Parts: sequence; C-alpha cells; structure tokens
Amino acid sequence: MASVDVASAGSAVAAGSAVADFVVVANRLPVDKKVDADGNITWQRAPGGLVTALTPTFASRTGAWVGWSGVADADDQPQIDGIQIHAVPLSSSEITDYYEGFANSTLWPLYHDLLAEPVFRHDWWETYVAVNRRFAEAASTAASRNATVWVHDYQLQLVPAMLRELRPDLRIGFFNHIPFPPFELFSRLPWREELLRGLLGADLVGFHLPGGAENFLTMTRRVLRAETSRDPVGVREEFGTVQVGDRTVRVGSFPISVDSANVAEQASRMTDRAAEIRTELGDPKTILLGADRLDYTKGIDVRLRGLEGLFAAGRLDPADTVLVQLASPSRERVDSYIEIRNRIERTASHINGKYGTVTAPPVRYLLQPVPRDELLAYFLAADVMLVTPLRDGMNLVAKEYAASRSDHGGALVLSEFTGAAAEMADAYQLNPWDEQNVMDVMEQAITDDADRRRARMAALHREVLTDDVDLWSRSFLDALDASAR
Ligand code: GDG
Repeated sequence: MASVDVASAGSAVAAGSAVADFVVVANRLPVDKKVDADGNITWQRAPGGLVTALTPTFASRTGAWVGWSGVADADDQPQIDGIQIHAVPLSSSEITDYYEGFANSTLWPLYHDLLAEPVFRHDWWETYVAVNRRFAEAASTAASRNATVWVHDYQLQLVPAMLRELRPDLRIGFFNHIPFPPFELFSRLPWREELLRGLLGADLVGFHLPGGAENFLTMTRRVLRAETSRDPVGVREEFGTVQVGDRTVRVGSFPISVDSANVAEQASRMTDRAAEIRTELGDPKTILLGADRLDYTKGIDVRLRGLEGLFAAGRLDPADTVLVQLASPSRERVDSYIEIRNRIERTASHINGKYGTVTAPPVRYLLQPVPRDELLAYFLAADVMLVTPLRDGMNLVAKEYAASRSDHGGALVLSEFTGAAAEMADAYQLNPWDEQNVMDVMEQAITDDADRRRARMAALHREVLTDDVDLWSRSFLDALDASAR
C-alpha cells in the first residue's frame, strides 16, 4: 500500500489547476488518514473498491478524484501519487443531515425495499442539495475542457444536472451502486422529481442489473412524462434511452465485479495462515463464514437464525461446527444500525449460551474490520461462505470469495436477493425470507457430495476471473464515450 507524506507528495498536482481529463466524483476519497504517536499526519491510499477498478483508467489519463476525506470539519487537502485529489469539506452537522440523514436514513432504506422505515425530512433534503452542489462545483473546478466525469452512487444523485449546468462541455456518467427501487417505493419520495432530473443531467446512467435500469426508465416515464425507449444492444449491456429536450440520455446495466486476478494471487499466499485459523478454531469439521459491513440489508441475522434452526433440529452438530462472523462497524450513529447490531449480538450470544460450551462457542463474532490479507485467509479456511442479504445491489464478498478459491474448495451460499445471484448460478442459492429454505440450503452446502461442490466452485471461480472489475469499468466508460454530447 502506498503511503505518501503530505509534505513530500511530489507527483501529486495541486488542486484547482483543472488539468484532469478524467474525474471521479464519489462520496469518499480513496484515502485513509493516519496520525502517528507524534501527531504526524499521513494519507494512505485506501485499498480496494473503486480505486482499484479505476487504476488502469487513471494510468492512461490525467485523473482527478472529488470526494470527502472522511474527517469532519477538516480542510485537509490529502494527496496521493498519480491522482489529483479535490477534497470536499463536510461539517459535523452536514454529516448528520446529508450522510447519516438523507443518504442513509432516507435513501438507503427506501432503495433497499423498506428494510428499515425511511425518514423524510425537509431539512435533511436541503442539506443534501447544498452538499451535492458543493461536489458539483468541485468537479467543475477539477475537470478540463471536454473532460469525462464519472459520478458515483446514491449520495450524489443531483450532481449530474448541477454539473451540466456549470459545465455543458463535459461528458457525464452516473453509476448507482445500490438497487434502484420500483415506482411504488420511489414515488413516496417528496423529492422524486428533483432526484430524477438530477440523474438525467448525465449522458449515461448505469445500474448493476437490467431491473434497476427498467425501474429508472419507468420512473422517468411516469413521473416526468419523458419519452423513453428500450434498445437492447448485446447481452451484457442493455440500454434504454430517455429523451430530455434535445438530449438523449442512455440507461444501461453494468454488473460490477472485483479485481479477481489480484484477489486470487493475494489469497494464494495465505494458505498457511488459513490452516492456522482452522487450528485456532479447534479444528472443527465445518467452518462457516460471514463477512459484511454491519448492515440490516446483509442478512447476518438470517444466517444466525438458520444456524440455530439446524442446531435445534439436530441436523447440524454444534460440537463440530464454527460460524465466524466478521462484521465491520458501519453508520454507527444511525438508529436502525444500532438496532440490528443489538439483535445480531443477542442472537449470537443466545446460540453460544444454548449450544456451546465455555471453551467452544459455535459462533465467533468480531465487530472490527480485519486486514485484507486476514480476510482472504478466512476465505480459504471457510468450508462454506454465507452471503445471505435481504437485499443487495451486487455484493462483492460473494465474488471475492469465488475469486480467492483457486483450489476450487469451499462452497458459496448466496441469497437470491443480491445482484450477484444473477450471474452466480452455481452458488447454493436461497431465499432469505424463507427460514425453512435457509436451513435446507445451508445444510445442502455443508453436506453436498465433494465432487459436486468442487465442480460448482470451479465454475464460479472461472466466471469471476473472466468478468472482473476492469471489464466493468471499461464497459461503462466505453458506453459513456459512445454516448452523445
Ligand atoms: C455497495 C453495495 C455493491 C468487508 N468487511 C471487511 C472488508 N470488507 C470489504 C469486502 C468488500 C467490501 O468491503 C464490501 O462490499 P459489498 O459489495 O459486499 O457491500 P457494500 O459495502 O454494501 O457496497 C453493494 C457495492 O457497493 C459495489 O457496487 O456490491 O451491493 O451495497 O470488498 O471485502 N474488507 C476488509 N476487512 C473487513 O473486515 N479488509
């Protein structure tokens, strides 16, 4: 991981010089702030995610990234090699109203099938508008003439139109990383028109799945009375269009993936650690694994209840089974996240109390992010990976697990309610809303014939190595390049 001192970041270009012909706009910058014991600050390139996906693009163009540093009330200007950084400052009250409020207490639950009750507050909306404007202004400063700007995710849905108004010369793409809801849900939003108009400032609006693209086309037709068309071109990308005055906005689906070759390579160096983990866990017959941000969409409670049901019915032996649940804390001040954390912790300790012994609890629960290498070692140690969301745009953990298993070992249990399920037909798929089905499929993945398990993992591994994140970003950017100015 590159660690660059602010003072010595030689190749980083000063903000505001508008030389970037490719600009990414995302809520977060791809940096982590580190403060050492003497108070010295360094910025490190945050591993994974978008920055990895876009590394080849940044290598071939002059790239800039507009986003928030993750630190409240700060005017830090972090710098890292190879990318111009334009930090958008956020005050503590903006973090409360724009990020925890409108983005994560209004839009997130609404876009995830009302798994929590969305809160509609006009003051949050006003802050969302103001913060989106600040991001648009920063993007406008960063982008050179005729540059390509790629805006990401539900936190920034107004940026495309705001940016187009400031800079009609730009080519603007927008990608939504979470599901896009159907008419009946989206229509509840008091600001549905404004959000749609915000998105339609883009030349290309992308979703993971054709279903999200369809929902968006339906919304624009029914709410804005826009003229739309469906014009499928090819298997991978399906496009529709929305006519906005004399502009034609393209709408398509682009399923995201992971940096598969790199995951496989990194994982291959972790086999010793994986064996060590098995020993540390008491060498059980079956290791089950969950690894998620602690979020109510991820169905961590679903898999715990499934495990408990199997123990209660005597279908699985608690003395021989360990479920490791790695949970990274997330949005910890939002009520619905506090509630789901309490529920998960109650269920985990109930299972341990009822089915464990003092020295061998069947559930091992961690409420901390683990280092990347360690996560990959857990992937290799797991006999069954449990990915059981009630709703998920894609789910990268499922793809990372498949990418890590070059040995074709392990098995993937995957909820039908993830975007990943559309591509990963060889996973053991379940309906997380059906407790019986959850138990049946978990049991099947644990007990299936060894050859069948290997064949299924081999197919998943092969597929994810071909459909990697580079293919995702290239197909989006090629489609954007091909779209009309
Ligand atoms: C959103 C959408 C969509 C998790 N725990 C640890 C850790 N992770 C890493 C995983 C994976 C990432 O975090 C999580 O990605 P997901 O896709 O599973 O979930 P979201 O954060 O909800 O992402 C989702 C995604 O955007 C991309 O479009 O797939 O549907 O909700 O990379 O490995 N990494 C480390 N330690 C952990 O403890 N190092």
